[in-house]
Amino acid sequence: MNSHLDIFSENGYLVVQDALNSEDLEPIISLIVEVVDKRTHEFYDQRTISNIHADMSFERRWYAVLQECGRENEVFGWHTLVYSEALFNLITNRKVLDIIETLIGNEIQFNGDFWVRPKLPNEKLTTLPWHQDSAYMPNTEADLHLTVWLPLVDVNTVNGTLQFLPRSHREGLRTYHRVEGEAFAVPEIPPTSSHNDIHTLDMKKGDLLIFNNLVFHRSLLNRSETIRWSVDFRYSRTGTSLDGLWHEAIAFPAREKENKHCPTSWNNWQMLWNTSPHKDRFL
Ligand SMILES: O=C(O)CCC(=O)C(=O)O
Repeated sequence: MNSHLDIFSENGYLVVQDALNSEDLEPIISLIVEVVDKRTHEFYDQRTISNIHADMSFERRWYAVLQECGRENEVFGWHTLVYSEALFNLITNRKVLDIIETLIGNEIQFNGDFWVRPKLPNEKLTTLPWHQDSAYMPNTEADLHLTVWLPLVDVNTVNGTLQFLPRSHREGLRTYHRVEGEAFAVPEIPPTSSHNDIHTLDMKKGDLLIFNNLVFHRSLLNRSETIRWSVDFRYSRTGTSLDGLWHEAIAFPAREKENKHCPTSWNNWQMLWNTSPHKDRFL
C-alpha cells in the first residue's frame, strides 16, 4: 500500500511531505502579517494597548498583542479577514489540485469553506475535541468532501498538532450533541472507546494534510509559547451537492477535466463574494 489513494482510503487522511515551498506559502503568510498589523494598530488607536509589538515575529506578535489587552481570540478562526487574492491563489494552487486529483479525479470544486487559525498558547477555544467534519456540514455524510490543512509553522505535540483515528471514516457519521460550557458539538459516544490507535501528526511548514469528512480528528492544546498558525479549505468532486451549506454561495469550480485549467478567476470569486450573504457573519 503506497499510493496516495491507497493510504487515504485506508486511513481517511493523508500527509504529503514537502508539497509546497515558501513561494507557495509566503503570500498567505504576508497577508496574515498585514491583518495582524492592522488589528494591532486598531487596538493601539483605541488605546487598548500601548505597545504595537512591532519587533515580534509571525509566531509571537498576535499573542503578545492579545496578552497585553488580557484577551484571547474572539473566534476559533479567521474568515472574512483573510479573504484575499493570496488565499485564492493557494486554493487554486496547481500542486494542491494535483494532489486532490489523485484522490477524486480531475473535476474539482472548491466548497467555499476556508479558515486561517491563530491557535494561541493554552487556548481552549482553538482546541477542537474529537469530531468528523460532516458534523458541521449538514447532509454531507453520503458524499466525499476533502479538507486540505496546511501548517504555516512546523507543528507537533507541543504546539497543538492534529490527531487522527485512522480508519474511523468507515463507520459513518456519529450523533453529536452540545455540552454546556463547550464551544463545539461532541459525539454522543466518544470515538476513543472503540479506537486505541491514535495517530499524532508531526508536520513541517510545506507539508500538506488532506482528510475525509468522516474521519475522526481533534487538535491538541498548544502548550508552546508561540502561535500555531494554519490554514484550511475544502473541496469535492464537481457536482457534489453543497445544498444548504452556508459557504455554497462562494464555492467555485477549481479544475476542469484533463487540461488542469482553473475555470475561475480571482475576479469571478470576488463577484461571488460580494453578493454572498454570509460574509458579515464572520471575522
Ligand atoms: O486546525 C485545527 O486545530 C483544527 C482543524 C479541524 O479540526 C478541522 O479543520 O476540521
